[in-house]
Amino acid sequence: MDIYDEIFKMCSEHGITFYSTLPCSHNLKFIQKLEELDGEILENADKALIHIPLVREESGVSLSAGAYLGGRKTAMVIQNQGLGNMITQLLSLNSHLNGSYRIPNLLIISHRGLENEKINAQKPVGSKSKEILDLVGFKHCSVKYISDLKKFQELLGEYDKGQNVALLVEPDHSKPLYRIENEKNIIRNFKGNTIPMNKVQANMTRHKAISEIINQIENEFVVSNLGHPSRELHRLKDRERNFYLTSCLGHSYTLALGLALSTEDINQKIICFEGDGGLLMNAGSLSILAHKKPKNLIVILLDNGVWGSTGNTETYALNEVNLSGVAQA
Ligand SMILES: Cc1ncc(C[n+]2csc(CCOP(=O)(O)OP(=O)(O)O)c2C)c(N)n1
Ligand SMILES: [Mg+2]
Repeated sequence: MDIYDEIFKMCSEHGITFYSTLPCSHNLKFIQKLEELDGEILENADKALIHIPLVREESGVSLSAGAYLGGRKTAMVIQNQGLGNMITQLLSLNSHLNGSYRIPNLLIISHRGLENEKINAQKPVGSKSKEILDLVGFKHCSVKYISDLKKFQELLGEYDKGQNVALLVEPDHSKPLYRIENEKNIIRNFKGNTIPMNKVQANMTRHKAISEIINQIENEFVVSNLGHPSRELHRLKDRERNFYLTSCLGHSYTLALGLALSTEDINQKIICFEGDGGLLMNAGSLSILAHKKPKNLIVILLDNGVWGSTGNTETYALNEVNLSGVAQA
């Protein structure tokens, strides 16, 4: 049994019916299960379960607060990388500080960046996660194995009294990572027919796309999205002029924009590999691109329709949002 199966059982017993999630490679099964149960009324529940796949973690805080106002108990399932981005909303909507709305919330956080973490870029946020939770006034406890979950039961008791609580789930590296197969072709649906590139059938992998492009590159600077895109680029063609993002999801293209606007040689081209998940997470800043229109920047969207690096759960780019339409607009 997966620790998250037990966590879900305990949340259900406490009447939590509203979940918002953003994947980490360690909480994928939980997210998949919530997606399967979306809309179902579970045993002993008076309301149907609602699962909202998020595009950015901070939206989950306000969604949860709204759901609480609508009579729901809420939980967010996220990675600690997203925790930092949520601070203002946690302070204003959830905390018990003067001026806050003091709305109770439960965070179930995949705690990355601990001592045995292989990805160094996880470590800054990893080492500060508990301090962030203290800062925003969330009671928290850490668990790794099912046998540790007694602590969560106590925490849920605090939650019942109106306290904000967070469960930090440490990865069990002895277990292999679960991934969803992602071999299917992606069909882009776009209603309206006014935007070209609709109904494009994709049959190129991200790796192949990076490989084709990098082989045509000469002295361009290349900025790449964290996770597998950066790893693939490094493996395909490591070069002085590559900048590999290893965190800050959604900010490859803004970093590339800053670079493009700042190069002394205006003919120096910058190529940026951004992901569909990343772009959706930070879509608002596309307006800066539209405003600045830097001639020396090319943003290449590696739109595989999934949060690929964390195990291939769908993004809204798969079937709902046509990002070529967004780019056109
Ligand atoms: C703020 C934040 N939330 C979650 C994560 C975990 N995470 C790392 S890579 C990734 C998937 C990125 O998907 P996409 O941008 O589409 O690129 P792909 O891996 O599909 O090429 C996620 C969710 C993170 N690093 N930062
Ligand atoms: Mg993707």
